[in-house]
Amino acid sequence: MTAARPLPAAARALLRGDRRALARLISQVERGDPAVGPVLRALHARTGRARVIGITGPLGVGKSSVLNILLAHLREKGHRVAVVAVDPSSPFSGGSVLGDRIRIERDPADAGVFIRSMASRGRSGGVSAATRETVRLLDAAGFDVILVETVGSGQVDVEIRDIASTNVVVLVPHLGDEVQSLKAGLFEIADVFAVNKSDLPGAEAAEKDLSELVSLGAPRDGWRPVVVRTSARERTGVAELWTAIEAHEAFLDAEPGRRAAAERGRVAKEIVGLVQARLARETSERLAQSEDDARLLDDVVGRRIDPRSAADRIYEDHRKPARRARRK
Ligand SMILES: Nc1nc2c(ncn2[C@@H]2O[C@H](COP(=O)(O)OP(=O)(O)OP(=O)(O)O)[C@@H](O)[C@H]2O)c(=O)[nH]1
Ligand SMILES: [Mg+2]
Repeated sequence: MTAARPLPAAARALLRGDRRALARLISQVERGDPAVGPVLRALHARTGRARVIGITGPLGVGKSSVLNILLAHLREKGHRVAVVAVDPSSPFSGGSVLGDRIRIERDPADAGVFIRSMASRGRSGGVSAATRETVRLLDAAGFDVILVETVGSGQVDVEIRDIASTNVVVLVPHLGDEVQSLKAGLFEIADVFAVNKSDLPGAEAAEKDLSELVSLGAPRDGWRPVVVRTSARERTGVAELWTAIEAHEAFLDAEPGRRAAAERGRVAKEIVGLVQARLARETSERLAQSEDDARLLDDVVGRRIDPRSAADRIYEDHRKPARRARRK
């Protein structure tokens, strides 16, 4: 298929371990630069080795802090670790690093760590498309654990399920009413719960409550979430957290086809998203550029046709030239 094609220069640089090439490619992904397409295509066969771990949860529960101690733990164990922080508060991409919001304690010369933050706003197709492609680049670059932090506040936390193979939901002992409404959604996501800030009072009770809730629920795809207690402040619980994550990863590999089935589901969503984004872009362009389509807008405004029928017409029109081109 594509095997005979030589690797693009940027892909070769990434595989050589060139960090600037990697950073540049991620920026291209963020901008939606089509030039990155051939690179992603060429690298796809070299991905799939990394463990992608999502870390999500409500605002301020200590996700970044937990990530920080996990990163240190994984470096000690010899893993090469990449961090992607999806920052919903920043409309700007590329410039900011995770270090702006939390100090990551690391040696800047350590080639075994790569940290990148991404804005979740301002890209069509949402955060997941850019994050997925970034994760693939990091995977191809040889990082064997990729930690992805997102804030669990609706849209983004659902999308993380479509990116990571294991998802950690971070909670704190007293979240009050907020967590009740969050919980249902977070239960859908969590493979592992980390009750963080366990140096604060109430952590033991919170862990017990959560464990009970988990034991009452039906396992999702055969897995029952594991609950661990962490304190990023006191640096405790991190070994248990990693053990729980590894247990879920081992579960995925315990039965042939289980990991592939999960990935298949994620890939299906990804492809639907990519087709959607492309159709949306092309439709917007047509409405802005084609006189016929502009007239259709006037017809809707003039009540001569309804929006659904107009959409049907554009959709059908849209398919025709493509079909003709393929037949040639
Ligand atoms: N007592 C205590 N405080 C903690 C712990 N972990 C984090 N914190 C504090 O909680 C605050 C938020 O920590 P972050 O790690 O930034 O939390 P976050 O969930 O990443 O925050 P957002 O990304 O803004 O949603 C900081 O002031 C941390 O010092 C912990 O284990 N114990
Ligand atoms: Mg954070």
